[in-house]
Amino acid sequence: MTRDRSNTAFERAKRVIPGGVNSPVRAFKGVGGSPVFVRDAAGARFTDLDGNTYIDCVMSWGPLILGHAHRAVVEAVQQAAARGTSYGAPTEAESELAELVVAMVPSVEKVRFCSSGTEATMSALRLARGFTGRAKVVKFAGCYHGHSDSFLISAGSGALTMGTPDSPGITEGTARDTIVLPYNDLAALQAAFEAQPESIACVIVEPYVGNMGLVLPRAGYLAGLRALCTQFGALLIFDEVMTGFRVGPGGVQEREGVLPDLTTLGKVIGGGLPVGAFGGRADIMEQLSPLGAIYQAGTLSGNPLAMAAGRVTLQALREPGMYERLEAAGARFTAGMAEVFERHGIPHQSAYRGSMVGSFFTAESVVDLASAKTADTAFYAKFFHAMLDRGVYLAPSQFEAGFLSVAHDDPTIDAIVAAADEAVTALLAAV
Ligand code: KE4
Repeated sequence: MTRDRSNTAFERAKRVIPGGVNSPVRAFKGVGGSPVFVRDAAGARFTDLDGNTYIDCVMSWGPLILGHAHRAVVEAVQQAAARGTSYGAPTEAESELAELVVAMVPSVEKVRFCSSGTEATMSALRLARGFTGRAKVVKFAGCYHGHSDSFLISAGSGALTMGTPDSPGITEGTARDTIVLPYNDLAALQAAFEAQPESIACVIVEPYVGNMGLVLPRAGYLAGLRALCTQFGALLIFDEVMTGFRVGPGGVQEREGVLPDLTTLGKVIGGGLPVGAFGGRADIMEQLSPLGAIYQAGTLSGNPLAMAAGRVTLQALREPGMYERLEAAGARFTAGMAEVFERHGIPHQSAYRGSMVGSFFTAESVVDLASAKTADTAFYAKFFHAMLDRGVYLAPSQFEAGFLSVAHDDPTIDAIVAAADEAVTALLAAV
């Protein structure tokens, strides 16, 4: 499998775009080699500039739960574009999508749209600070909430992959207001609250973490976060940018029965177009300008094309059987991969929730950043390339989750598992 055209395209990109990419994790730094440049995509697959086709297990990092170039999504975007691409004035398309979000996400009474997950979490943080009058935010090591200053401290995802979880350019003042604690450790949060009971505006968490790789909450952890935030008057923010509409129609909060005060959303909600959103209790959301004094804005917020893509995506997901199908895909994928790793004696921790999947190459149970870091990232890199050469595109980092779609039918998943068996066999033979 040659990727000469991708390599040439990468050299061209690097001349005018820093690192040749518009988001660092795309650059293959976590696995080595040069990134694949996409020519086009459909369903569960994309084709690169050299004509190689891959089964995609990243799906644009989560948005494409219906698969690439889903007909209804494409038609909705085309029809919206033909009527105009942006107005900077309100449209009913925004209310239609907002009504769907309010109907599907249990804790959301009102929602505001923006254009990325970063904007959503940045805005939710400002809203929490304005509502409580407090300054500090608690986040958890290895969780990633986008790249706004307050969150680039011990961050996951690309920041972790690149080895810059604490980015330069963040002022001491900002860093001072961010308290970083270990995930899955309620005692640490209790101690932080007791040390400064009046200072913490909010606790923001990925309720299922995707940005260390897939790391799940211990039993009672989310309920414990809820209880501590209520006890100390801080807002609980579920960052469901990745898990929203992914692990179930109502996200983790519905699946686990724990309601945050605010929820941030993105990815699936835009069906592949730029959308972020934040929502929650009406008494909090109504503090936002123009009703309240807390300012938040965006030229393309509620963009009609993005609203159309999101509406069609959520409507499709509400069809009977869709989440059962997605859960079955996650289960089949995870069982198949685990069987391969175990048959070949490869230590692994594999998990799924809905169509969000993840494996760590470590014998240790992964419950937080420290244990996630015990994973064999060198083996992951070799496995990534062995799978790429066999036509399967995994996340180009051990510290990311994988995403399947309704287009990943049983034969497609079985083909991924077969490629994994071949890949591991070849890797072990080469040792
Ligand atoms: P964006 O600004 O990238 O739309 O969303 C930021 C964000 C916020 N919260 C969570 C839980 C997220 O997963 C993300 C973004 N996720 C990464 C994937 N790990 C985006 C991929 C990238 O950075 O290129």
